[in-house]
Amino acid sequence: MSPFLLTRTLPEDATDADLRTDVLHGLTRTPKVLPPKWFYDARGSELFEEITRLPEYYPTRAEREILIARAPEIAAATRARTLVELGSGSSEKTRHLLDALAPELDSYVPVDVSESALTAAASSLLDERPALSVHALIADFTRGLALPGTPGPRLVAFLGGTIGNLLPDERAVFLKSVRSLLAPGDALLLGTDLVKDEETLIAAYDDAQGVTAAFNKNVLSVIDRELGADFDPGDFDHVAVWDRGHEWIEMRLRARSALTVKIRELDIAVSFEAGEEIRTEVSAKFRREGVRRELAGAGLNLREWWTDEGERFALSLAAA
Ligand code: AVJ
Repeated sequence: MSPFLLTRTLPEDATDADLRTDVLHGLTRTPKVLPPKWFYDARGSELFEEITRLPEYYPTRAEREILIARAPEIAAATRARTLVELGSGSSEKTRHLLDALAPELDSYVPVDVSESALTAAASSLLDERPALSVHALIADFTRGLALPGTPGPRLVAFLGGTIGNLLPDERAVFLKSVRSLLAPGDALLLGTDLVKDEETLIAAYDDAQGVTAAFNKNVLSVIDRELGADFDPGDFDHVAVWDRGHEWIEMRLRARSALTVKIRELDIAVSFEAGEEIRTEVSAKFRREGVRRELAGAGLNLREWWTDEGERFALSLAAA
């Protein structure tokens, strides 16, 4: 049996306390907002996996195309002995990297807030690669990270375009904290979705089958269950908007009529005017120059920029 360690850096009840604070603050301000991380309970994670298979949702396929094409170059450039993956989820695309990095690779450190995703991903990996040490971390990587003392060089991967869910100031803080994890010779592999025509972007966030709408509304079911609220997801419409000034997609939930929701565990009632919206996600789209500048702002140098054939998505390799 190969080594498997699971370390929790989040207290068991952290999720609970964070959800309460986020909902209290987000729904009592104007305009109303909720952070996207609350989409991902078991049902939401399933819906997200379904999104990645939709014809309109190109980012997952585009990033996989780049990973398959470039994994050998990534391995040659980094010679990583430890692969750290932030927001590893199902670790599905990571297999291409793990294959290319073997046999030099010693340790895989998946980091995620979801314990169930980590244990499921780790157990299937361990079966396939008995020589690999897997040290899974249950952690919120936006809050600073302490990594296990596995051998360098390290490659830190942050895939899927999830960095786009952070606002520009949050990205600056996050990239500096990643930079602080890197020693000379270590590298960051960053996935970013790219600016493109509005029609393609909107379709990716408002698909014909309504899977993204269900994913968006799922956050209301999470609040109902966890905080004893009485949201009826049917009272809200899914909205996807392209903000061309900020170059990001916003997902929103729009109240179909004036209504009031009780949130028992917070002891509050939240009123909506007809048409009032909650912003539930920002998903920023990038250009090469912007990525280079943001990396440089955190002390990271862009070394390689790879896109898929359709130039829809990019993988950046950066060094400290
Ligand atoms: C997993 C955060 C990259 O922003 O595209 C998919 C989540 N939201 N459809 C994204 C998402 C709506 C996704 N990320």
